[in-house]
Amino acid sequence: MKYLCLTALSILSILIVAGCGTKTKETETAPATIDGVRPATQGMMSTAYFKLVIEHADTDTLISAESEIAGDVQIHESYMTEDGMAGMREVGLVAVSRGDSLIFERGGMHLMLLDLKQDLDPGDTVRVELLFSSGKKYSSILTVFDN
Ligand SMILES: [Cu+2]
Repeated sequence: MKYLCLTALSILSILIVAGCGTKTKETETAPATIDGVRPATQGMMSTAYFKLVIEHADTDTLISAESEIAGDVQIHESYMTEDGMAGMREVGLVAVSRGDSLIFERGGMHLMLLDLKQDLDPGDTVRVELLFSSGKKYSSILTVFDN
C-alpha cells in the first residue's frame, strides 16, 4: 500500500497536500484537535479528524475504519520524506491500551475517505467507524468544515 499511496501522491499531489496538510514533525506540542471532515465532491477523497480515548478494554488493536459515505476508508499517517516533502502512507494495525488517545489530526494520523459516494458540503454530518480486533466498533458523527 505504501507504493500505491506514493503513486497516488505523485499523481494527485496537489489534492493530497490539500487533504493531508503539510505540518512538520518538528513540533512536539499537544495537537489542537478540531473534529471534522474536509469538504469534497462526490468521487473524490476527503480526510476526517477526531480524537478517541480508549476506555473499552485494557488492550485492543485498531484494525480498520469505514464510513457509509465512502467506497473505502484508510487509516493514514503523514510523514516527511528524505527530501523534505510531505507524504502519507497507510498505517497498519494500531495497538492501544486503556487510557490511550487515538488522535486523528492534520499532519498526523488521519482517516482518508476515498471514492466519496456523495458531495460533502459544509455543515453536513458524516459517520465514521473504527473497528477493533475485539469486535468493538466506535462510531463518531463529524461535521464537514466550512473550508
Ligand atoms: Cu492520507
